[in-house]
Amino acid sequence: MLRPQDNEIRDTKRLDAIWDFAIDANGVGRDQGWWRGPLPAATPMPVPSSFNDVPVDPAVHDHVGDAWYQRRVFVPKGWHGQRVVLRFDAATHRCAVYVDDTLVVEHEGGYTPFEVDITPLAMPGTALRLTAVVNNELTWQSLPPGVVEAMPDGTRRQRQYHDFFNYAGLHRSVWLYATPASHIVDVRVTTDLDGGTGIVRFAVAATSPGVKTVHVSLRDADGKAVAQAATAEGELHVRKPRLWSPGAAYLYELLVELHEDDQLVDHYTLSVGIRSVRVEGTRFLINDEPFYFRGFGKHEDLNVRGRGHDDAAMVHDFALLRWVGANSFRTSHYPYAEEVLDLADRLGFVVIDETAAVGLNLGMGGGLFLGGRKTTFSEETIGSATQANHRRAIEALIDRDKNHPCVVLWSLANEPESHTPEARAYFEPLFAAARAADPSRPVGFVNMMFAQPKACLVSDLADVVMINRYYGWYVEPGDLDAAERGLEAELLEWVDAQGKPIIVTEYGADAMPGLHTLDAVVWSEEYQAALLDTYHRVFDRVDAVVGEQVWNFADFATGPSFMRVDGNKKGVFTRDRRPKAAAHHLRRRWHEPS
Ligand code: GCB
Repeated sequence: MLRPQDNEIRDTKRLDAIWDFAIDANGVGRDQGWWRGPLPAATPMPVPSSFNDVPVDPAVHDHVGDAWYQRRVFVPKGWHGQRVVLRFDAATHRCAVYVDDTLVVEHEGGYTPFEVDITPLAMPGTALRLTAVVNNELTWQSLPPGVVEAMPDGTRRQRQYHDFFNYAGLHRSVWLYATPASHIVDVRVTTDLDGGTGIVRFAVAATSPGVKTVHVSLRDADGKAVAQAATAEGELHVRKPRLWSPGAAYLYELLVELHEDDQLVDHYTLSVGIRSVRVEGTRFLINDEPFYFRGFGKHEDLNVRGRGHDDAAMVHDFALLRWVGANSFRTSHYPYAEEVLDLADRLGFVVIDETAAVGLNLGMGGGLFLGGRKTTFSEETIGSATQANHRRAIEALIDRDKNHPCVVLWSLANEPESHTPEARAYFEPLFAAARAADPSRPVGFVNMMFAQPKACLVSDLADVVMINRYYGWYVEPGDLDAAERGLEAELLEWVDAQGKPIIVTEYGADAMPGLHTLDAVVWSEEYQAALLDTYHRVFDRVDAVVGEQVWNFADFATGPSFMRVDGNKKGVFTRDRRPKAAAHHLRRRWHEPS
């Protein structure tokens, strides 16, 4: 799905503002038709933002169910004869949208965009009432999964299987935009290298009732055309291209024009980074050179805004990533805002792009969070409906992010159960779906410690082994010698079992900022730094390790737990982005990579 764009033909109107907002505590809004008029007892709510932390109200913070957003939107006078589209960049976790009295679209999945053509309802020069009802319930079918429990007092409580707060709302921008009726629907670009030549494969989808032709032209950063074609699908060859490389991004622009009966009717411009990605033995190659991932698993998580996108915070996070010497991050545990990927493209950061499939592992969470174990993969729990949803989520992620040079690897899930035949049956078709949707990038998933190298029945489907490990924290806390031995032994087993590159996508320890101890006691800043050092010694001894991504970039909000002190404190930065001792430690290692 193309992002909205302004140019001499297309026009956008961002609907970010203070909207009217009402939680639907008794779940009556849909029956009562709240979209038909002003919301009852509406309060102000910024878009984009999570709604949870904005008012000072536990009923909103912990709300489970529907939350209603509404605003008036003026359709610009100049949009006569245009196709008018309404787009939500993200509504978490599902949403139904009304234009005046008409239901125009429903969408499942909290982190990918959806849009709808509302031309017949959007008369230029008039106002419309836009209402969106967002629902935050996690179920066995949703990603991530969860269970809503009824409490004795009649209230409902959300149970979940993942370690981050269930923020919800309109997390990203909402747009109204106009295109001509005949328009460019999609552009897909993949790139490769052939000796000294850059290959840019493109496919343009367009609708037009007349005789249509598509022209594409690739411009360098100075605007000079370096290759062109007059077909909707084909290959451009660039001799001696400037490559998009980690830390040295270079972007071309693909100018796509749609002509109908020899008239230019639509135009779209896409940034293109020419680069190749390949796995060879135990190496991860970008532009045919071994790449070593240094970085973090992150979260979209800030005070007040929750998971709401914020440009200033995003640009600052990239500055911190650069300061600390990171070259990559994983979008743990859901697709991030498209602005984040745009900036990663521009700044040369490498991204592991993950779906929202986190917590598909009831062996762990069921026992801990729900007072009893449940079978992970079954028709009563995570079954065929979840799998169908998961497949759609993979396809939606790839559809959205396919053109970003920064994305080098798809992560289909974080820490699912992966040691049972049911897990294999669940994942096999999902790997096939990901490969069918994008044959150009490696695919993997993030393994959890319960599925050790010889027990894991899913890793052989992946191109890369990604593992999260907590030796010295959840396993043998406080004993870094045992951690060092355990980690090294396991990594060598992975090399034997799979012979693939290994990225350690999570390792780390909670540290309470300001807690200092002489002898590196757990929860101190010293222990967090010492644990990272221990892991790094091991990584440097195991050749197949091609990446280290610390958990986490910054402290983040979670649900209540006896293991969490006002959230997860494994950040090397605090939630307000101050460095802990570990950040300085990492900076020394990553600025002088061996
Ligand atoms: C994990 C999860 C991550 C948690 C982390 C922790 O393995 O992937 O979501 O936050 O451990 O800190 O426990």
